[in-house]
Amino acid sequence: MENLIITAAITGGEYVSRKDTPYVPKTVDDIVSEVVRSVEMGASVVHLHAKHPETGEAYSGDPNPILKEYIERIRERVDVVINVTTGGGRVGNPPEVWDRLLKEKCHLGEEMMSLNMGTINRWADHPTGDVFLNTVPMIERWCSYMREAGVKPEHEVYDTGMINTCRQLAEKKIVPEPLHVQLVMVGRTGFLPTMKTLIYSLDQIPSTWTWSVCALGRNEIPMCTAAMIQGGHVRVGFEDNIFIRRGEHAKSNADLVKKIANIAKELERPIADPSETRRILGLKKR
Ligand code: KMH
Ligand code: ZN
Repeated sequence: MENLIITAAITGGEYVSRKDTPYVPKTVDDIVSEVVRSVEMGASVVHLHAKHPETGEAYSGDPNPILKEYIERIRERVDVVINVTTGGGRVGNPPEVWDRLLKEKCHLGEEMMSLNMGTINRWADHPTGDVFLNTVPMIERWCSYMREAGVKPEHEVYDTGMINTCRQLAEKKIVPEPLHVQLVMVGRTGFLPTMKTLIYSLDQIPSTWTWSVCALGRNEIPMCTAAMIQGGHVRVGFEDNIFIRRGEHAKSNADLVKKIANIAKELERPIADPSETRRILGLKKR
């Protein structure tokens, strides 16, 4: 079993803001210091969305200048693998604009980008409506932009059909193997966050690929623990969960990283540092 890669989804993403918890970062300074604290606790990857520095909501304009600033400021402080979302920049824009912004986004200095592997009904309210649109042609095109830029996709799968879509990308040689898959166990409109779902899904992921799990709310820590036991990697953080235990807000993403790192220690699964993470995932250091 490889050492454990812990990703911290730092910013609250598209759904979590100060309306939900006073501890979610808002300004660039907040985000950089949350990254540094999370790395100190064992995170070797950080997943980032652009947030409005004054409101703390998901940024509705072009996210790229904000993400670029995060990346430059993080690189000045700490060594960590940076993974940016392909989401964002959609509110009020047509798909041609998403495409242009995404192509530009591949060149901000990150090593990875998350990419939803299909269209899915939203599991929570969102300003772009009920559907998260990611067609196969979009996915194929966006993977080719990443490949040209030397960025590795993190394939976000919300059901087993999306694992098949990953296999097709590999078969068509659009993405070089081994792929890295994230099982996003959102419940509601996607995978149920259960052990049976996880085991069934793992049967469909080629054994040479790497994989990770994230789950929402109180399912985060149990499903990440299940992933760890099965040899996978984990993602925690405010984008997925704001509670450290029932009814008590986590005060930092670092608290959630520390909690999962402690479980890993108890299970005697060593934690990967950023350079080992790059080796495991086949990334080029930026
Ligand atoms: N918010 C997560 C449930 C992405 O940003 O590309 C899924 C996610 C996808 O992180
Ligand atoms: Zn995200």
